[in-house]
This record gives sequence, C-alpha cells and structure tokens, in this order.
Amino acid sequence: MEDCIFCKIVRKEIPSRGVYEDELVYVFHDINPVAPTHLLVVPKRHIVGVQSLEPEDREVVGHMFYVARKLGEELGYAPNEELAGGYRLVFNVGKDAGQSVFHLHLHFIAGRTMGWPPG
Ligand code: DGP
Repeated sequence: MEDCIFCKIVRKEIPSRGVYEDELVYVFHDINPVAPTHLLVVPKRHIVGVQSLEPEDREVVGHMFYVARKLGEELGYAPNEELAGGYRLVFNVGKDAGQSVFHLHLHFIAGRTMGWPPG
C-alpha cells in the first residue's frame, strides 16, 4: 500500500528499530512504548487488521504468534514454571478498540506488571 506507514517501515522507507525479520514478518520497537519493552509484530504484506482477515491470512497470523513466543523466550519474558513473568499480546481491532494504524500488527508488551481489564 503506497501510503501505509507500516508498509513504508517494512520497505525501510521510514526508519525503525528492528529486532527481527523473516520472509513473512518484521518486528520493531513501538514509537510510543507503554512498557519497558513494546514491540510490534507486523506482516510484510498489507492487511488492514483482524477485521479484514481472509482464509489465506491464517498462516501469517499464526506465524505472528509463533514469532512473539520466540521473542518472549529470547528476551527473557517467557513465563517461568511458577507461571510468573510473562508478556501481553494485543490486537486492537477498529478505532473504538484503539486501532490507529490500519495495517495488521500484534503488540508485544513486557517488562512491568499489567492490570486487567484494560482502560
Ligand atoms: P494501534 O493503536 O493498536 O493501531 O497501534 C499502533 C502503534 O503504532 C502505536 O502504539 C504507535 C505505533 N506507531 C505509529 N506510528 C509509528 C511509527 O512511525 N514508527 C513506530 N515505530 N511505531 C509507530
């Protein structure tokens, strides 16, 4: 998508602090972190959001979760045997839920304790 900010980040037309990349996804630091670690897992192919997922998108969405799981382990946030530690994975779906960028992204948020429910 020509004007999509995350497409431009994926194409490296806009700088970002990348942490992981493969053929399907790019992972980079959120510009407005809400926790000590706040990453965005983004498919390289433009998808508007969960609200527009098609059957052929299921592989990349599953891959996004798997990449998040591996990052959780590599960054030391995986829950331990007592289930302490951990991280939050969030898809905001639509404006009322807080979606502001209409290119699918999975928030990876970690490094502090978090309350529930969200505000
Ligand atoms: P959401 O509100 O769920 O659509 O999340 C969009 C996130 O994207 C938000 O936390 C801020 C982040 N963001 C927006 N523009 C940029 C940018 O240009 N660079 C980076 N690194 N993050 C951005």
